[in-house]
Amino acid sequence: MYAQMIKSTGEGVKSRDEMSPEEAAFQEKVDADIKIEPRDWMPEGYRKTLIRQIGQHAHSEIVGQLPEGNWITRAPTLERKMILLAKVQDEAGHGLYLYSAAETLGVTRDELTEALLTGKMKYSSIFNYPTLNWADIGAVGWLVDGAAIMNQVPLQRTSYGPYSRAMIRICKEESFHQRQGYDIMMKMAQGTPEQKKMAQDALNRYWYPSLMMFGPSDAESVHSAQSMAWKIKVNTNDELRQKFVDQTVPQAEYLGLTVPDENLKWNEEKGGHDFSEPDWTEFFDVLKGNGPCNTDRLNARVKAWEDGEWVRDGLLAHAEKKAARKVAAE
Ligand code: FAQ
Repeated sequence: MYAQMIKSTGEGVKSRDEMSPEEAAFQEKVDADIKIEPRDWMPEGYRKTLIRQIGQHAHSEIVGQLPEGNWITRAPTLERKMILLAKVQDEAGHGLYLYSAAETLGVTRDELTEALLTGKMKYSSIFNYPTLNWADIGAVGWLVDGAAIMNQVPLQRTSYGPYSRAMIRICKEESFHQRQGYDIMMKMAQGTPEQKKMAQDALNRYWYPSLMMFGPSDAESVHSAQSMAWKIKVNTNDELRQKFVDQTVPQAEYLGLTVPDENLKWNEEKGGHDFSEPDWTEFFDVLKGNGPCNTDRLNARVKAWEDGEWVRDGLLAHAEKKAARKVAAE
């Protein structure tokens, strides 16, 4: 059943004339910025799109712990270790709020987890890239959390109530994450020539994968038109990518680092930067499972699920025993 629930809708956007009375009433609510709540009537496609997007988002938060978790034991100071530990724990919390939001749509957490572990559901492409050294932890916080916030701030106004409320809390924490990453980059960029070189190398490797986080170009985006009509998405992928570039370029300049794009330049007429597109062939290849770390990431999640089996079994056995006792006492 969940396989159908998470499948992409892929349908065209209906005009008012093509809508049933229920669909038209629903669209009116969305247009008036009235939040949709779990018990409200909603089109099946709206439900499926939300399960897909919120589920993918939740999986990204959970898998997203792995690249940074890899550096907790090797953080250069006690203070950096404490900060990183708190950040990674925050990501776990974000995953849990988002799974809860998805559950309000009629899918269970177990179903979503199974879909992740069997490769039926995606998580963000960015987490299939490795964190090779400490500068990468700075780049992840600065660029990856920076891109995540750029996408998530507008999602606070998404039309589905539980998703919108989860995003409000998540955004507050993401801002701290971005700042801690930038702080690491600042230390490295102002450090020894060797450290500055590491910071530049991390920027070189994380720049284009970060641009990919916003999804394919608007021309290639399958879901944007319908998701924007339903106000699940507030901006298109290209709009957010542009805002991210415009925000990040001055930050790189302040660090004294160079964005690895020869075509990058301010365009006075459009009021934004011109920049090179990421390599979309690489993006779709990573989505197919062929990124540098896809296998490792999925294996780590499968192992965590299998290692936790005894805990789930224990909790279930305890709950069953308690329920049986209650029945016997009645
Ligand atoms: N990676 O038609 P569209 C974080 C797929 S933040 C993988 O444009 P849509 C925080 C897409 O699913 C990262 N797949 O799709 C953190 C669809 O495939 P499908 C997570 C991608 O949904 C920081 C197909 O391509 N944030 O984790 C990606 O309208 C640091 C066609 O694309 C969110 O999930 C991608 N980058 O727009 C944690 C935000 N892009 O499903 C730890 C919420 C696209 O038909 C450490 N999500 N695809 O098979 C969204 O805003 C949207 O889902 C987009 C994609 C914008 C990501």
